[in-house]
Amino acid sequence: MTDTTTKETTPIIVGVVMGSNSDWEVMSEASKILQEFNIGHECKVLSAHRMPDEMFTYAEEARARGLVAIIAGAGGAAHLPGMLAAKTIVPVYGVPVPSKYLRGVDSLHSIVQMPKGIPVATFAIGEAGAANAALHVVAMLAVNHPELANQLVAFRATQSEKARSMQLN
Ligand code: RP5
Repeated sequence: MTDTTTKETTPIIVGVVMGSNSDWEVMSEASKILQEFNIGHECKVLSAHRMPDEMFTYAEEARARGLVAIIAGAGGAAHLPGMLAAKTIVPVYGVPVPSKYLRGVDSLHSIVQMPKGIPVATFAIGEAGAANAALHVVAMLAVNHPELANQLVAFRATQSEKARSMQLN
């Protein structure tokens, strides 16, 4: 999973990071969306508690490396998104990963209750949150990239069409 990218020629502009490889099942949903929109990204384990020095280095180098967004997922005492946000002005999108005992409510509360002044845009618990974080990054990039905007409009239209054709048996 480490250093997963879209295409080698596509510049990496989004970081998808997570506290453990056990988060990958959820966080891969973000990567799938970024791949679908051909947005260069990397996927890495970056644990706030188990790799604090690497986490700070990643945040400190993010801007200079050209990252425009960091999607960070973690479960339980989910400090990764908030601590990244504390160390960089690159926008951080937090994804609460479901946890074993509290089912991700702990993760959600850990990520969403940031102190005033250090924002983390926090998404839903689990796969929907991971996918939506990536879609939000796409939407932000689409503001200045008309082709991406058209692709996003088409993505929405496909979803609508699927919903319209749903059958109840
Ligand atoms: C968090 O602890 C990770 O983000 C993960 O959601 C959770 C459990 O990690 P493992 O014990 O599965 O490595 O740091």
